[in-house]
Amino acid sequence: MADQKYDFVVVANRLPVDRHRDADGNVTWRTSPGGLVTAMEPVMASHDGAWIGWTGAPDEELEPFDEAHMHLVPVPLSQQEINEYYEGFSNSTLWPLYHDAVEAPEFHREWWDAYVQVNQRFADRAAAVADKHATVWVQDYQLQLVPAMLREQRPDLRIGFFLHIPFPPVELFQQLPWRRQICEGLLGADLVGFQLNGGARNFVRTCRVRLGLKTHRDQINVEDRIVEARAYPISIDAQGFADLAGTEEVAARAIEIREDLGSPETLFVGIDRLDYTKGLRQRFQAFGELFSSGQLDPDSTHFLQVATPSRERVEQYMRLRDDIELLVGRTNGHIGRIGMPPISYLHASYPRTEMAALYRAADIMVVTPLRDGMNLVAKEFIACRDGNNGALVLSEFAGAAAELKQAYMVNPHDINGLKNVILRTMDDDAANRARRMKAMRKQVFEHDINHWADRFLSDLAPEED
Ligand code: GDG
Repeated sequence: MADQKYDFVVVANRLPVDRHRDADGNVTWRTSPGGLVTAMEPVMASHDGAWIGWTGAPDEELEPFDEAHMHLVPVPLSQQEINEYYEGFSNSTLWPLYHDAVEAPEFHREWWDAYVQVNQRFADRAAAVADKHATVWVQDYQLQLVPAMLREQRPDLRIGFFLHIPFPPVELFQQLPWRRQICEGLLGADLVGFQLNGGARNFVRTCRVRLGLKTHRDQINVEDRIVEARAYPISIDAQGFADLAGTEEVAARAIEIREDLGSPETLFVGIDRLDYTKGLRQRFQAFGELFSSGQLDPDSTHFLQVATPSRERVEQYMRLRDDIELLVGRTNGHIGRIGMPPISYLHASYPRTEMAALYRAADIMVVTPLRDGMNLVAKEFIACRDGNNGALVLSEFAGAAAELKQAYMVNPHDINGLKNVILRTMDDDAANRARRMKAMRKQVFEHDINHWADRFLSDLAPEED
């Protein structure tokens, strides 16, 4: 199987499966939940494609294997590479830098060396499994050097790249000591996709200003090639979510959740990875003040936050968790009564059915990132609201704000503004909310994940002679 070649190859940091071990110690793999996997499944099946990625465990050499109709090609990472390439350069340098430096990015030369080394390994693996003239689609910020490394070995390939997070303005990006190498890495692709037009423009401008390349609109001249940089706003399997939310099991669970919370008149819900880009400090600050001042009545209102554990070995994430837990504890300690804390905070991750039940149970979904490439939670909530009821409070700094214009928009840095919008959303009349929700549902259902993948792949496909 190691010699098998594929005409469609996805390259991502992680494989789309998670390992499960039963009581007898037998290992099975299950597809990991997530938009990318759902989007790619039909594409992979129709192209008989391969997916190259890391299994998530250190120091593990596995042969390629088949799972969920996909050919999976594992790439090993040592513990040191996980520390330096993944937690270091990817998550402590690039992640904060690309999110407006809301936390200070760290620059370490040994992290960069590990990033180069691991990107080369992914590129080598892709070069080995891609058939002649195959299409290779590289995903996200962990693998920005792969397109050029791959083209070097395999100029016959069609290479696409999609960045799931924002691409920052040149004024910020130029802090990166390896800015030229990153741009040159991306320019190995034929098509570089971004969530928003702004990201695509930032990249084109960086190539012009910092690399001195000739550009015209969304095109960049690289020697004898033209690289295109365009926006492809990612989305969700809207119908899949709607179907799940419409099941009796989920409907019953949504009712149960509300009852367990004391049947509040208004239930606010937030669901995020516990990440400093998600604006959780600001959100808890706003709710804390609203409950403390009595503007939100704890007898009739409740705020439920699910914070999914994430990157727990990275220092800023440990600090964030402490800060959030302090804020929650302070508000609940101050305002709560026995059996009635105004805020429920769950540091846990749940199956998709529970997520759908939470989206259904919410009256108002609160999504307040300081910067976010897209934010799928906002779209998933909308897909689950078939009664056109429910409202979305959405940060202007989420990519989703460009499409979900009828959300109640907030600037999460402005705590008073955030508090006002929370109150205004709660008081808005049902007809207004329904009109807004209807328009947003139309947008999400017409621009689902298949639309995203089809658009990208048809733009990437070589032109017919
Ligand atoms: C990056 C970009 C961009 C969360 N908790 C659980 C769970 N989730 C699922 C959600 C949603 C996904 O994880 C989170 O996606 P987001 O888009 O909200 O945020 P990031 O993780 O930061 O994603 C982002 C995205 O890539 C795609 O391009 O939109 O801007 O930062 O699907 O439902 N799923 C389950 N249990 C949980 O506890 N099953």
